[in-house]
Amino acid sequence: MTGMESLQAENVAERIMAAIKEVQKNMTKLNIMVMGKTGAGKSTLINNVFSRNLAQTGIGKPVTQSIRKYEIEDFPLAIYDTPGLELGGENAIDELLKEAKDVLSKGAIKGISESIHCIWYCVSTPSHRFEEAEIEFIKKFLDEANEFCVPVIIVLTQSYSKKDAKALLSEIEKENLAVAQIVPVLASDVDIDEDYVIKAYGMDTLIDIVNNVIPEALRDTLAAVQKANLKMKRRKANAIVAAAAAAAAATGAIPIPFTDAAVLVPEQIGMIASITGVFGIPVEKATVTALLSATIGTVGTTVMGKTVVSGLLKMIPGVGTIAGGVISASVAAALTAALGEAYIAIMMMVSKGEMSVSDLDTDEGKAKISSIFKSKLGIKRNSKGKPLEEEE
Ligand SMILES: Nc1nc2c(ncn2[C@@H]2O[C@H](COP(=O)(O)OP(=O)(O)OP(=O)(O)O)[C@@H](O)[C@H]2O)c(=O)[nH]1
Ligand SMILES: [Mg+2]
Repeated sequence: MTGMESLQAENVAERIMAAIKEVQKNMTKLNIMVMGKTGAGKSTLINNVFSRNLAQTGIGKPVTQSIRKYEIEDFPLAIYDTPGLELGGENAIDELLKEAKDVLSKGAIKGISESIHCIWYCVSTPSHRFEEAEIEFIKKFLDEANEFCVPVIIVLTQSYSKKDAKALLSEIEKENLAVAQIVPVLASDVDIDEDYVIKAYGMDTLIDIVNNVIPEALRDTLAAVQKANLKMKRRKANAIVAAAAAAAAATGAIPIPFTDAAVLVPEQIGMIASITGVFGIPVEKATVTALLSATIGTVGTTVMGKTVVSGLLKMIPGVGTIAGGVISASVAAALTAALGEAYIAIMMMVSKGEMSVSDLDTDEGKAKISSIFKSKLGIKRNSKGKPLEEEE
């Protein structure tokens, strides 16, 4: 980039960073209560479902005798956990029910950002039996949860034996409990020996179920804070790109010469910020600058915006020259869609651990981004930027 172009990219990167902060600030906090006996696998589940290690932040803040709240600054998630819970004796059970009711009712009074949105009740599959005392407890507990309209999901944890999980599931189903769903999960791999590993499963399904039972206003937060269901992230991100591309087409034509600053209209800035929010990956300004320079910044090599633009446009199917000094609506849509899709592809790679955020800022990282962007530009699209042949 030349001096002037890089200055503009800096400016745009700053606007994107501000938009990212705004997206994060506007996310309503998701509150999940995780219950179940000691050793059931609550902490293991929490740590493998969410993208930040909440347990590492220490022992959590006690909200009652047995309920603790775990949260991380600037991360829109709070987990209410019952570590070390034993369901021994009537007094202990009554006390716990009272405490749970306390937390549920206090939250309900304070409104959506403080109320409990979903409860995961964990039962360990290898324990095989659904004990009488636990059934009694769950029934009383469900009465309370239902009183406050909080959905409960029974999670069959440590379900490395799918056969055992199925048996336990049908045993629990016989109780006709007022729960949203019962779902078997293995939260982390089980190494049997050197060549036999039972792979973790079920957490993506759990997240889909949670998505269905929580209020609409919390769904973006759920997609952002979890790491177990990447398809959900990609679906949300694709919808953001489709909307931004359609908006770019509607806003119409972008004037040339378009340099970095001009091509990044507000729709595109908002799009990058929203996608970042969905993936919940902490990005730095350097990451954003790398994204800009590797896409719209480096395709053309000269100072003139015109050269940049015609270099870009040559890659879009069906586009020849620029008529009248403006880019048509469909070209604006195609550019927006290609930028968004390239960013999603990169965020997916980072989420899968194939790449780290700091890699993006390297020459190799930029080359990768650039090649993805160019391949996305080559896709045939309709006038709203939607690929004619939907990719998987
Ligand atoms: N491999 C594997 N081990 C698990 C899984 N879930 C739990 N464990 C193991 O079971 C033990 C208990 O799990 P925790 O997650 O600590 O259980 P907890 O419900 O948080 O227990 P408390 O905090 O005492 O209430 C640990 O040694 C875990 O490593 C799982 O999905 N896979
Ligand atoms: Mg624990």
